[in-house]
Amino acid sequence: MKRWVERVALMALLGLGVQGCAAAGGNADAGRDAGGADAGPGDAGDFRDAGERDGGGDDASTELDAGSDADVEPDAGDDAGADAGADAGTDAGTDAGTDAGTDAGTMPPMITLDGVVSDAEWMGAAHVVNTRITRWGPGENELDGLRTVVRDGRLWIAIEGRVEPPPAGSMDSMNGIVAYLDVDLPDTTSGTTFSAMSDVTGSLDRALNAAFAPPAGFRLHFGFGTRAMGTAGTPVTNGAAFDERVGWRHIAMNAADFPWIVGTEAPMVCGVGACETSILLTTLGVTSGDQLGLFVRITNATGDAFDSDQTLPEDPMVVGGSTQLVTVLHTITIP
Ligand SMILES: [Ca+2]
Ligand SMILES: [Ca+2]
Ligand SMILES: [Ca+2]
Repeated sequence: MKRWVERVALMALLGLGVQGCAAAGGNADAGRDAGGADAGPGDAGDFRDAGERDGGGDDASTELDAGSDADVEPDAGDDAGADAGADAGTDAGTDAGTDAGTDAGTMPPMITLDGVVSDAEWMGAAHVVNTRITRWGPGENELDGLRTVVRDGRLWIAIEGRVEPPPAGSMDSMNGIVAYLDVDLPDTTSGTTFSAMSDVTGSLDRALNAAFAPPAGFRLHFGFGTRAMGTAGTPVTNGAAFDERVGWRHIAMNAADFPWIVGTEAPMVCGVGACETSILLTTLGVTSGDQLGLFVRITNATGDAFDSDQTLPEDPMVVGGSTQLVTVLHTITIP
């Protein structure tokens, strides 16, 4: 098992929950892990991996159970009340996801969110790569490519790369792929800063809560990523529910307890060597002409390791293997 060999001193994270946010929409569908109430200044320096996983897992399991129940009760027509309601909710979610995928076909080729990326599938997308060979070795922790395209009312993103498999007995990798989005460059009046984040509860949340040092004009609105990769034929995904290891977090809405964005609104699918995701432009709160800034990193479970040496876009300021300083953003302009 490989572990991060370098750790920076724990930062005294301030519990300054930033409420202001330019991004509208998505609020109603945003979820929140039950353990979030614990997040705060007093807990900021206390790293409890196992506890975080258990706390958020309960929440995710509840959502998954609801979907599963509906799926195994096709005779909803015979049942009034609760069963019918559950089915309705599931159908709505499934339809939304299917429609989004189908609509993409109006501008071929169609992107299929399955955790497998090809040039043909992502033809026409912006594409940047990281040429720095990961110091971890093949198949471990690496970032290779980033692809983005806006169409059909959604921002589509592919991250080619991976984190190492979870240690025995865990569903979470030691590390996580973390990505951060500013939805209104160059404005700095909305969004939050990395030092203002204080959510330490939840698998991906804890990793996202990392003290990266972005360019001066960057403010955080959304974070997304994963704490686990899939295996062949079995991707890791937030699907129509919540999985605390993977997906989108509306950080600017509550930097102390990141609201989770439901998988039907922002599905994310991680395969063996790539993650694919899309999110509604209305959830991002962006319209034509808006410019977005994005960067991707790898950190550890507690978001305090910056020595992966892997960056997207590739950053020339990886000094001594540290990726904490961010000098290059991938920019996206909404057509
Ligand atoms: Ca795909
Ligand atoms: Ca901004
Ligand atoms: Ca959380």
